[in-house]
Amino acid sequence: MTERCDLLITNVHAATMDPSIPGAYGAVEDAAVAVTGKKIVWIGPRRELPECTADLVIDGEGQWLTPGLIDCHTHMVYGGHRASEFARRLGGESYEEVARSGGGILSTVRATRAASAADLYRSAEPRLRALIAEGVTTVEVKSGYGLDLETELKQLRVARRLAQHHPVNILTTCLAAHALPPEYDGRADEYIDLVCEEILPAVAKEQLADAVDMFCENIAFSVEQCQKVILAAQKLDLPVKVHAEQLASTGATRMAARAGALSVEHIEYITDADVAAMAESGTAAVLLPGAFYTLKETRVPPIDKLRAAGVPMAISTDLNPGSCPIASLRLMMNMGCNLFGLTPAEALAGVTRSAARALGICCSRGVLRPGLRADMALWPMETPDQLAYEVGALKPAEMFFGGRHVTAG
Ligand code: DI6
Ligand code: FE
Repeated sequence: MTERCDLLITNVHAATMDPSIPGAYGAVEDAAVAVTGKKIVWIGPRRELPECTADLVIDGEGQWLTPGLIDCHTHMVYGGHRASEFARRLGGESYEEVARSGGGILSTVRATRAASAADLYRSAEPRLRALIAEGVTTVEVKSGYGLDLETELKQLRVARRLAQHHPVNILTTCLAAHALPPEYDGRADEYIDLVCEEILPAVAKEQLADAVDMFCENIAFSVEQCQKVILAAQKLDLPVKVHAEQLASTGATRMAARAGALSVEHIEYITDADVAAMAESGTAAVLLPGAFYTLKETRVPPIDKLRAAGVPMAISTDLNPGSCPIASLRLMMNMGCNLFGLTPAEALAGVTRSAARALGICCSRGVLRPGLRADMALWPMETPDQLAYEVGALKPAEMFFGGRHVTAG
């Protein structure tokens, strides 16, 4: 490291989440971190810090520094809300019944098509701010409430614009294959052709998506249809993610793993063969306990098997107006432990290192290590176990975004 740096943080404990450092959190107690430009240039025990000067020195007062949190699966840009469906589901109707009667995703499609880009921006901003206020520095945002070219582009542009005005990295994912739009009723294959031949190429041309996702489920698209979307994405050099096996076992996970997908998401109904396929292809699991909770699901993803197979397990909000209108990644960490049986350290890995894996950005984010982006949060806590345990009051004392000291929230 050079003897001059831009930012030096001393007197902190670092939960680096670096798997090469022993212990659940890759912890370095009484640490120092040096940052130059947007990157970490040195991290280690304070007593080993080389002689150096810094433009800004921050005394961490014995608090814990973690990587900035990563919410790797959201649908947070949408029009309207679905409070009335919440009431219907409380009255006994299922998510699938509501969807099949024209509600569900399609009701949000109507509201999103009708909304202006400015409306979408205004309604998404408080959701994004809520995430940032609890330590999030990277968010993935999916389209999928447009289901036509114009509205898919509108959603993705709004997501990109949100990133320009907030201290957060936003990765965008085109989820045009989310549901069948009403104008294609009975013509799902034709809609898939539209997605592959028009929507994805146009999105790629404007560089509006970092990845492509699809909803492979009995109430959405078949494995064969999703296979076509994957091929179209690969032709455009875009990585793939798949909403798979949330409601039933379909074979979507194996298909995704075979195609080298970055991640499969939900996966409550995966089988042993699916877990083996994920381990072989390096496909990450994205666990969405907030959707499980909201839909009162009872089938838990096979955490023990994923753990035993060494599959990276990310946790995310799934923030969306139907199955998880909850803008709290910290609550998801808590649910990941209480509902799915993760350990607190796995929960933190799920919103840092493993979430970076699920987004294909683990070479730049998700761990505190020299060479990676200095996206970090400093927490007033005695042990990182508190992050999964406490909900509501524990907020970052300081946040750093690309080396810049920013205010949380
Ligand atoms: N799975 C989900 O959890 C969201 N989309 C999807 O494919 C839910 C979307 C919604 O209900 O609006
Ligand atoms: Fe989702």
